[in-house]
Amino acid sequence: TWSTVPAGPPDPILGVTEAFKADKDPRKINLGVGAYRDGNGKPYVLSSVKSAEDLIALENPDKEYLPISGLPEFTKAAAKLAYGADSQPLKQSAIAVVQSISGTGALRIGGAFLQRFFPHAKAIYIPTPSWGNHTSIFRDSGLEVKQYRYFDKKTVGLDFEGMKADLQSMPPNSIVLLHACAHNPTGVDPTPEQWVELSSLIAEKSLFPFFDMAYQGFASGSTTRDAFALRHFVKEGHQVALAQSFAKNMGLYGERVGAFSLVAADEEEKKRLESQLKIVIRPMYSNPPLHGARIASTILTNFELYSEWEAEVKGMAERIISMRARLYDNLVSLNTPGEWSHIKSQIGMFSFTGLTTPQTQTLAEKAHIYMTADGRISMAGLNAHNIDYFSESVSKAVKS
Ligand code: PLP
Ligand code: TYF
Repeated sequence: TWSTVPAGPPDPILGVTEAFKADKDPRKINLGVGAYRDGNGKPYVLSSVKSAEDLIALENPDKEYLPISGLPEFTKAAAKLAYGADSQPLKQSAIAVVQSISGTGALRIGGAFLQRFFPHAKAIYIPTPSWGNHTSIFRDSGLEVKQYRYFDKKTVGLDFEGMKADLQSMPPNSIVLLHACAHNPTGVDPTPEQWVELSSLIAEKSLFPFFDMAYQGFASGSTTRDAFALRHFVKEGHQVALAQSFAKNMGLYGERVGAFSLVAADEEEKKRLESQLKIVIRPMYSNPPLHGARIASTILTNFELYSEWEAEVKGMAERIISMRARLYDNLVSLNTPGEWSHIKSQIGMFSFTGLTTPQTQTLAEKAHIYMTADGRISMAGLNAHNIDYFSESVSKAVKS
């Protein structure tokens, strides 16, 4: 029956972990997948998460199905975190929100909804480069996926002129996917001033902004600052779509906690949108998982846990920033050819090092250091124990 089904390629990101696991060298380092590691290279369960789980256990809650749209306390709190308590559409009860299977699921609900109801254009534009899964998610949602210029290899920064030119030439009603903060894989974000310009241009050209916010709090250490772009667009009247993930900022990777939302014109429109989002979700998985949403809503609605969580997010962001500084200093003091200041200026979980695919292969073979073939490293995989070995190995690979 299946003789014509060809073997597919491994996932370009998760495949890196496979190669890492197979390597038995004690010096090995995995900088592939974007998952936070503590100063000892270990997965980190936030203490705010542990406290929330303790509180939940005390209540001894049942395990009944959630509604199709998820845990109401959670979706309410998630929207408040993203849009801000003083958001006009939030206050007017004009934001449709549903719980999702983390950020991936939120993007997929959005893709399916837009494919069904966004009447004009069926194309979604994603930045070049973007998170690899974006192409697959939107293609499998039945949308045509196109690209806009984003990263400038020469400056290792934002190609702002190229991006604006591409937005200018998109057909009206095209969907534009924007990374809300901490762009994956490049770590390069527009400045607040550039976001303001982008918001005006996107309005002028009648484009539809779809924000992917997988790293709120991780970029700057402040959930408010990281929501600047989203909140500015909403303030300017854009009726955005938003995919939120709590995988990184709460360390809830495997719990699959996220939300998808749409800003509606008013409460009546919101109700119509929510009814259709439920119709999108029901045949996919009926209703979302419970435990992670309970954890997130407990943290977001409890004053003490919220403060503790904010401090922990900041702590994760700061550890990453300190590793950036140390990596930069090491590469410079080892006289590594090239300009490395982008390591310090890039934002969020990743650094787009500029290492070439052959150099990444050399690093895997000779130094047992694993990263994606595009030269992206997860900064969280670096720590005081391995950063010198990593810097020396990179320096050698660049010189050879
Ligand atoms: N969007 C971006 C840009 C990401 O980097 C990620 C995770 O790496 C996600 C979405 C979604 O991840 P998850 O489904 O684990 O929330
Ligand atoms: O490192 C990245 O860019 C992501 C991480 O189910 C990831 O691909 C891994 C597994 C998953 C979602 C995201």
